[in-house]
Amino acid sequence: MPTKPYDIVLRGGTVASALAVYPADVAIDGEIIAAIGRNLPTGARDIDVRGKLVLPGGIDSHAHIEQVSAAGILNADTFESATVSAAFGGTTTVISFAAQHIGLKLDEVVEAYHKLAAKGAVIDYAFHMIIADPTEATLKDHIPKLVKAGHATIKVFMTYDRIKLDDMQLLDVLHAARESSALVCVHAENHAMISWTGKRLIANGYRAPRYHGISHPRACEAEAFNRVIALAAYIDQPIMIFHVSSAEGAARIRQARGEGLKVFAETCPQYLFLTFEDLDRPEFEGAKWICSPPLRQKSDQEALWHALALGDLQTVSSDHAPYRADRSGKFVVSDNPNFKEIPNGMPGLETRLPLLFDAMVSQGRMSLEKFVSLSATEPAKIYGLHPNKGDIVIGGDADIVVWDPHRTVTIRAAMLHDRAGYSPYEGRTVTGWPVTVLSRGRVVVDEGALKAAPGSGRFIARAAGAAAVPTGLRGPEFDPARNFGAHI
Ligand code: DUC
Ligand code: ZN
Ligand code: ZN
Repeated sequence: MPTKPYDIVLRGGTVASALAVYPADVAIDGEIIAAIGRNLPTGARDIDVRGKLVLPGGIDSHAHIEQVSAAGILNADTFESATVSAAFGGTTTVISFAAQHIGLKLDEVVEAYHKLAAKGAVIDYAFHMIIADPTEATLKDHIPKLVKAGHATIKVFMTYDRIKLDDMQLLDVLHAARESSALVCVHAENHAMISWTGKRLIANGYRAPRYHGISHPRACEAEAFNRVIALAAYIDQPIMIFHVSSAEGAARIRQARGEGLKVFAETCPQYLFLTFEDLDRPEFEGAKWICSPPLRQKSDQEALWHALALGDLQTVSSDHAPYRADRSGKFVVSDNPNFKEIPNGMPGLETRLPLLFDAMVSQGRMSLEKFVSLSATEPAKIYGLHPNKGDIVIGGDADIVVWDPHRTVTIRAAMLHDRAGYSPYEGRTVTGWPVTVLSRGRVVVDEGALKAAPGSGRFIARAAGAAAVPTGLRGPEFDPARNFGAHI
């Protein structure tokens, strides 16, 4: 009795997960991985992937898409252009932001980003909710409701004039997240040190992009990490520290984790592959390399690689924040801006995986399993997407990248699909490139051609995973046996 053939069989490749690398065919039925094995029967469509790696689609858990920035400007990508760019780079799920600004109702903000994404996205997506206005309604009404609706992560800023939270507000958000079982992600830099240094630099005539890095002193990262770790430990709320850039920052995270605190952390390719010298270019060219936290030293890169190897940092996301080098973006204030007037951020959705694969696997810094872990499996686990995403497992979503480990490509902005108009990695040559990308069984990209329509990506509702579960060890001040029975 003949059975219906699998819809697609990826035949003869090498499957890699975070745990193992092994030869196997992968069969897909509809949106789901149906079988993994040797010599699977012929599919309705058989794709020859001999000599290629079959990897879980990348998960980019930190990308700013069609978002209004702290300074009120829109970044260069739409959900369509950003997710097309992500897909060409081997990423099949993005977590971008629903960004509340002061005075906005969080539920309306989330609804607005839903509409934008539903219209444009070609791959699956979710949102971190940025809380800039932790009012009673935000904390007591919207956060519980929205977490239940599948937005299990919150982001807060400790710097940027218009969106930063003070320590009282941070405690409020940490507490609200604990009550609703959400994970809190943090942009942690000391705001006063940045503002004070920036003001003095500009007053003394140091206006060029290169001074951006100086205006974010190294100590402002470790100080803010220290503070938010202490606040989160007091509340007993797990946190994720975004874009770790410095050796001191990584050390502070290692210490916290060593103390048993639930502190997770990411870094980004820009902190692994670029340095502060990239800001030091003639005229305003350095503006393209302005991001926060800023690019640091070679020695910080080594410290971050070490922290990745040790597991202190668990993910590498792009922090894609594209601004064109024109009056719509980097030069929105004037043609002759001081470094404080230049929007922060750089593009990176499409180059994240090729850069990482080249450094980790092609150049032999770390294993293929670790590459899969950092780029897909760990973000899936931390953000409540696993096992449907971030792995190659029977029953999981067929989000798969067929990767040519031998293809050598020189990165040029002209071949990328975002709208930034430049790449911080222009001219860099990498070995290893995605050739076919599938999202829930649909071929989205094949040999340089886009195959999916805008709006074909889907919102993925997430409940917080194990990462967001408190340790149960709150500050003793919360313990009725030790606080004279008080309820805080
Ligand atoms: N810094 C941020 O905080 N967000 C977007 C990009 C950047 O450089
Ligand atoms: Zn940030
Ligand atoms: Zn960011």
